[in-house]
Amino acid sequence: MSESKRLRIAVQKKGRLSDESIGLLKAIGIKLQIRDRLLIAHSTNQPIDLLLVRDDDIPGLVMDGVVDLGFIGENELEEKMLERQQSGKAHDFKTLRRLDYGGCQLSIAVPTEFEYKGLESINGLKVATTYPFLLERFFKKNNINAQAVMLTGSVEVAPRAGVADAICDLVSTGATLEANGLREEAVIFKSKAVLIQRGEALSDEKQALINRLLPRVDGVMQAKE
Ligand code: PRT
Ligand code: ZN
Repeated sequence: MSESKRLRIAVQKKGRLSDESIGLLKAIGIKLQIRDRLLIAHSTNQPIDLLLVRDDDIPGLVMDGVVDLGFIGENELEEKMLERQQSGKAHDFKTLRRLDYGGCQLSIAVPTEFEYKGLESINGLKVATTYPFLLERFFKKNNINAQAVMLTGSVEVAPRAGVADAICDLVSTGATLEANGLREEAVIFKSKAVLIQRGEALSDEKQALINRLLPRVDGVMQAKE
């Protein structure tokens, strides 16, 4: 595949990071016409194309150099980085900016009736999660002997369904935990949205364009403070 002369940016198509990421690009002066159901959107005033994809795909697209930049939650980024590192795939990237949205934390939560007396209480438990690599790294660092059970959805119902003893999931307001009779006990990772760039060097033109855009990103973030 030959390298595009246009800067390629991966953005979540539909989800919690979409509106703010696309809004930020528009706020820094990039004109975009985004049509439903299309994978790609071309800017009409800059040599920039957006790739609209699931957030899970964004770290790999950046690390494989398919796109130049990506907007992604640090939780997803770090999980995919660990996964790729362990399977010997390219996992380089540069974080250009930590952004002011997408804030959440990856936490271990237990059923409210569970007697939790500190991290040692997690020993021997089955913990359902969508982030097995981050969770296993936490277990290892803290000498916890527990089992991560991978679930791509409905993690919060796993204990009630008898599939796991506890969960490790993203928390923002805590309402989901409460509604499912769970209590947050240990924060294992704090996350925000970030703007990342592929590890391999870009053409001078592309890098110069990025260097012109970044101060505008800073300006938009400062204006929101
Ligand atoms: O379809 P696609 O794969 O692109 O989207 P997705 O469903 O995987 O992701 P999405 O849009 O839900 O989340 C994208 C990113 O937003 C995450 O990777 C995080 O970086 C960030 N983010 C911020 C969150 C939350 N806050 C959040 N609260 N992602 C998910 N949640 C979920 C959480 O999993 C739980 O189910 O919201 C629920 C908890 O919320 P509270 O407010 O009840 O605590
Ligand atoms: Zn996803």
